[in-house]
Amino acid sequence: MHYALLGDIHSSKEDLEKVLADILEKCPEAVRVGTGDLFECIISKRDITNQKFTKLEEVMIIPDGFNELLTFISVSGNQEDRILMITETDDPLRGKLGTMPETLDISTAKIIHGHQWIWGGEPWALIHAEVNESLVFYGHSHTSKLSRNSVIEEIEFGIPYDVSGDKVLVNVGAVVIDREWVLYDLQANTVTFMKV
Ligand SMILES: [Mn+2]
Repeated sequence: MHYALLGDIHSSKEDLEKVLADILEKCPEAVRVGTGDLFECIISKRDITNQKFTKLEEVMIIPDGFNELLTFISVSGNQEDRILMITETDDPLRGKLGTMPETLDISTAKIIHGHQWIWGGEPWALIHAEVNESLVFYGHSHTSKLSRNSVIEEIEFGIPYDVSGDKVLVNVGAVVIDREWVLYDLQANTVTFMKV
């Protein structure tokens, strides 16, 4: 069994189409799972007030035909959290965003967007991840990355890496601009970082 992890799409329909086509070509049977930030919220964090928007179009980018591509389950990201926080409407899309879980368990792995963890520094990066389990897939920083017990390992695209062991974290990179995703092979217990 295979999983295709993808996220940080940020409403980029063109990049998502390219990544979905790549998944279909490389591993058509892979179950696709999202790591959050499927949408782009156009209201920045510092511009948030108590005002509630009643139209989703005022706070987020929704390209024509984009929602139809989102046929896979996904955890929520900070973009979805913000969209929910600043809107008040019975638009079914808002309802759908509200059902996206914060974490997901797939077979032998956990999925979380990662904005819940501690980030910072220069360059901005993950400082501390509150996780006890292994393997964990996340996103948020738009950087494909593999770490084992907090030690970052060099990765190359297209090469399978063993993910057995303690505290293995896999950042699946971003669909937007970078067109990156990760193939998780359950039987071989490997992940392969992909870039279109
Ligand atoms: Mn994010």
